[in-house]
Amino acid sequence: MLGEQEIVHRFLATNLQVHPDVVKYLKDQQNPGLIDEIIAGISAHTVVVGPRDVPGWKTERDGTRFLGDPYVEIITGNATPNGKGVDFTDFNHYFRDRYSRLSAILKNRVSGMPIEALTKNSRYRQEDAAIIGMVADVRTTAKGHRMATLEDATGTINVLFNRDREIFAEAEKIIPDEVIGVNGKLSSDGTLFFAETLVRPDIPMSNAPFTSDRPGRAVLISDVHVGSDTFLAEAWDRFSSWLSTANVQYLLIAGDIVDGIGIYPGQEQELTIPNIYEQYDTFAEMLRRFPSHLHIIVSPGNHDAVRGSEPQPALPPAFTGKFPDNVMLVENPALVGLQGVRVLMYHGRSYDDLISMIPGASYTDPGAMMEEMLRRRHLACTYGMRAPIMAAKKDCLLIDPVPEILHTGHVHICGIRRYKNVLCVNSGTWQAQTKFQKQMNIQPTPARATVVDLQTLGFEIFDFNA
Ligand code: D5M
Ligand code: FE
Ligand code: ZN
Repeated sequence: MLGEQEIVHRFLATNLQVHPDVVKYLKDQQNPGLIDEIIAGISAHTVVVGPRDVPGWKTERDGTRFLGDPYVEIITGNATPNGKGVDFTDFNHYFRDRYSRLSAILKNRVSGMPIEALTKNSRYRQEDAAIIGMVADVRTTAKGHRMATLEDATGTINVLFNRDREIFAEAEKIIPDEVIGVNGKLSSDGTLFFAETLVRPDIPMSNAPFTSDRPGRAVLISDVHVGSDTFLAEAWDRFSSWLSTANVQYLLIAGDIVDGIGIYPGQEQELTIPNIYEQYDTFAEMLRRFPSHLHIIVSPGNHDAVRGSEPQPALPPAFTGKFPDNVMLVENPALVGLQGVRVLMYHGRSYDDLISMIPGASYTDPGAMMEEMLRRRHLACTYGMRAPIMAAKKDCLLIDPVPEILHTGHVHICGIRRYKNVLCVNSGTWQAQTKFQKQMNIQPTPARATVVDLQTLGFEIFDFNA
């Protein structure tokens, strides 16, 4: 029988302290090998072994018990630090990682064969076949069909989506760098693939979201834009007073914390706080007025003072020195567990790209764009447009695992949708319409807070504008 004392001593013997939750967990598990595994995997900087150092800890959420009260888990931690350059080979790794993970998801529903095997062997001509590829290029032909060049590790092939077929509407939404599966037939000369179906990685039909077994409520907001002359201070004060007595344990803020400096030409004329440090200090003051028991989770956006390319690192200490202790700084995107309920926070820079590429898309319906992200299992799949992406060994913008909640911002328009049991929330903004948005004809829906119940995944929108 592995007792508490023995567990503590085994860690102390290697100069490690251990969190009481981990001791409890290891005692329940009764698996001495797990202790060795934890010690072997621990980083050199670790002083206290916490839940995150325990392999398989997150499987706890599928069990009955959850340790700690309340319990916040930061599941992501992948963004390379600010300033790290991109190695040419990172592009290869990056897209290979994306292809292998998304094609693995697709393999359940498409029995794709390698493109080279399909095209080199004449026996597949005019036969039913399937492929899984990344979209290298997509265009409309002179006759109005849709043609996509699909690529896998072995080769490329042009795939034709006939405009008279039912799948054409979906084919019109194909965008560069997404990974899709197609069933169809190869032409008699082996150079063209006629698509009959189009399959996206998507969320499984059987997706059953996890819900907390005890009470918990989270407030979702984004795009505070502190320092801007259109920041709605009075509405924020009403929100702040409401929060002081509200029954909520978590506050999630999905980027554009401050308005920043030098983000667009002439911004200095629209700033009430022209100093970036003072913008964050003012935000720190605002957070200090909130109840100290609240767990506040902050991820950055394109107006914040970190590298713009995604994944963006968490806000660095130079700007957050005055933040209260109940704030956790996470990356963009970040996967956060609240009592086991997984929230994928993503600021949403890719909205600008999706809206420009997907027919019928508009800023007024962010729910539709979050659905498009989930169907592609990717937050920002097209490389080289407005959303800057940092290539790395791993594609951190993939949506895997499937979260219970997708929380975005950026468009400044509140919108909620449930897609295959994933609750999609765009939390709006705390900034009134700017000159730029007026030119773009974007009507923001400011000063709203979305509250999600972690036991039911039901939600309620509170409006602080009036
Ligand atoms: O984005 C605020 C709003 O402005 C949001 O609705 C997106 C829109 N926006 C931002 N940048 C662009 C570009 N380049 N083109 C079109 N629309 C854009 P924020 O990140 O707060 O400035
Ligand atoms: Fe914003
Ligand atoms: Zn933004």
